[in-house]
Amino acid sequence: KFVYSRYHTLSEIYSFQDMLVAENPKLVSKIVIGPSFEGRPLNILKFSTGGTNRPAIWIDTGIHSREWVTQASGTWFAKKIVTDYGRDPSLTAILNKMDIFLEIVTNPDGFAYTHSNDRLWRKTRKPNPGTTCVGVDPNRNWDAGFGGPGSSNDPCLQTYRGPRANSESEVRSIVTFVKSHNNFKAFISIHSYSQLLLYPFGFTPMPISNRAELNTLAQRAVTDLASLYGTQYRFGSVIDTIYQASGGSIDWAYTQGIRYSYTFELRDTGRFGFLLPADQIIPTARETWLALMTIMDHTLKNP
Ligand code: 0X9
Ligand code: ZN
Repeated sequence: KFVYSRYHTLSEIYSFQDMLVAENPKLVSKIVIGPSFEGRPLNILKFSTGGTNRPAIWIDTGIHSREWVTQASGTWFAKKIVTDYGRDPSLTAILNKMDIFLEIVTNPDGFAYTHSNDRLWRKTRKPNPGTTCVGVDPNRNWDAGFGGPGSSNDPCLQTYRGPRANSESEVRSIVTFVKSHNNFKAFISIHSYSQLLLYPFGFTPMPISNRAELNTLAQRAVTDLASLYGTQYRFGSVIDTIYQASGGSIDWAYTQGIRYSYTFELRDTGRFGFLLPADQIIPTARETWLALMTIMDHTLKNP
């Protein structure tokens, strides 16, 4: 059986996904949206109680491979959804009207590399011509202010944007899937660390049209998150709260008309950073789930 209080390898998470589908075939299915650069499957879990092309919520974890508490929290969220459906009235109401799509290992090549070679690998694993430096930052590769400030054209840097928008299969596969689905209402991308809840934009100081709504919702979400263990989050737009960053996923999602777009930065604030001790996985996932439920519930009620 799967131990949520430990970090797992890629093959263990792949097995977990297949097990969850096998045990809950009426609620969960697996969709392979593409291959990674190195040929690994890009798996998403679809949680659905029926219908066709229902309004949907996107959640991704692990697009930056070293942010291990995010993939670990993603597995916990998956289990939480199958446990709570039919028991928790709020989640049940959400799943009776909407589908949830969860990509737990959004950068599998990078994740495998954090286990085999370099625990702090962030980027994809695609070689870059003319240099020995490998990989593209998959959160600078989206077609939203691509190439702008807060992204680098130097393949040796951690924020290398890649040769063009969507050059990375890991990004392009999501773009193709989300566009063809065409009914996503929320897009939530989960990173670590810093304890932040952020909304667009990162590439421009221009305020989004529903800024007041997303700000108030973020305030509520971080209050709910803190209610469990007192973990304090700051919130605001990416550019106002952390730094200017161009080519990020939530900026792209927002420009596609997905009006509830957020990035989380999970625990901690730097004591352990990316090397968050495994005994914090379940508390981190549990508190984050409260904030996710707040956002998903608002999305359900404000179609
Ligand atoms: O810089 C990033 O990509 C994220 N921080 S991290 O330390 N996890 O790398 C922040 C992402 C902010 N969102 C957008 N730029 N859209
Ligand atoms: Zn990140």
